[in-house]
Amino acid sequence: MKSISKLKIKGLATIAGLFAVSAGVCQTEGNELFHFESTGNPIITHKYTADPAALIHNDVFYVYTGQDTGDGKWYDMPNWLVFSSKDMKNWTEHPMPLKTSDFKWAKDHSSWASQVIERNGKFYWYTCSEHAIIHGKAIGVAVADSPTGPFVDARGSALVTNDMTTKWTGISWDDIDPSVWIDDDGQAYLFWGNTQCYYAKLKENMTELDGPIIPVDLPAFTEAPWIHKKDEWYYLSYATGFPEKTAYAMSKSINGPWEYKGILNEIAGNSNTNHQAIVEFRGKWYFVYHNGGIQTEGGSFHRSVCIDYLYYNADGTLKRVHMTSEGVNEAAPGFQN
Ligand code: FUB
Repeated sequence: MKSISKLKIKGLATIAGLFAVSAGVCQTEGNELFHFESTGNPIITHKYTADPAALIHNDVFYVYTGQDTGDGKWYDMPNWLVFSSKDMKNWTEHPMPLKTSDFKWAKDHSSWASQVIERNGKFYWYTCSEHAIIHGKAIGVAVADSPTGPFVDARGSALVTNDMTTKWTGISWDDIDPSVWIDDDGQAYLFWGNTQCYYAKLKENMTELDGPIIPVDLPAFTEAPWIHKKDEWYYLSYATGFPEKTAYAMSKSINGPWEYKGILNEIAGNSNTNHQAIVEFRGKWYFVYHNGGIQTEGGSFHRSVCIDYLYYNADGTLKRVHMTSEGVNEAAPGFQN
């Protein structure tokens, strides 16, 4: 764990922050901000964080995660978290923005992977959890006026439930890992899946599907789809195999067809899952993921978010990610707080 002396702690967060480092509990359950400095990977070491999604808004880099708690034997994830940075070195953890229990239809402690996107000044957080009534996992959406919340359930019901996809898979956990994309013409799309990748259009209100669910043909798809675009290319990265690596495919259209391009990231240390987000920030591309790298109790159910650079080849294909201990620790030149 990162030493307490490296943490910048303000005001009332001091006592709670010290407690959090030693006990691994949430120190931001109140309204305090928690400031810390990242010196490499994992970037967050005062609690376990998993399934990162990234959002750039008003020149700020936001990372949204689930929180791994419990004894490290299974996914015990009561809530989601949000962190922000202007320089990729100094980070702020904001008050806890969303919990599984904020979705009345969801079973508690099932805050699986998610993504936040902005539309018309509102922030939509697509999440997945175990449904309390309809058998299986389900996708929900919460909404807020700010990227740091507070978020509330935007529908009062799940957006996607397991019964909507049983014709493609017999498993009850295929409706997980939502990823959202708003295309250049304003049409929004929801991608998700486990074993089978799916996508569907979203209505302008971002809280309803706007058409059929369509399977996406990808080799060895496990889970964790993420869409990004550079120049004329769309990229669909995803977790493949198990333990998971990250693979990717490219297309000239958000509707595919997707051409498989190979492995993007190898197995991330000490974690059988590998969940990525890819964003551009101030002219550089970042690969955000998790590993099980915190000693001594890190692992597949005690994960930690890391960030490394992503580079492109001249033909638009992606160079394999080089996972590092140093990370993107470069606040000095080029960055202004
Ligand atoms: O964190 C729970 C699940 O593990 C996520 O939904 C998957 O992407 C995998 O990381």
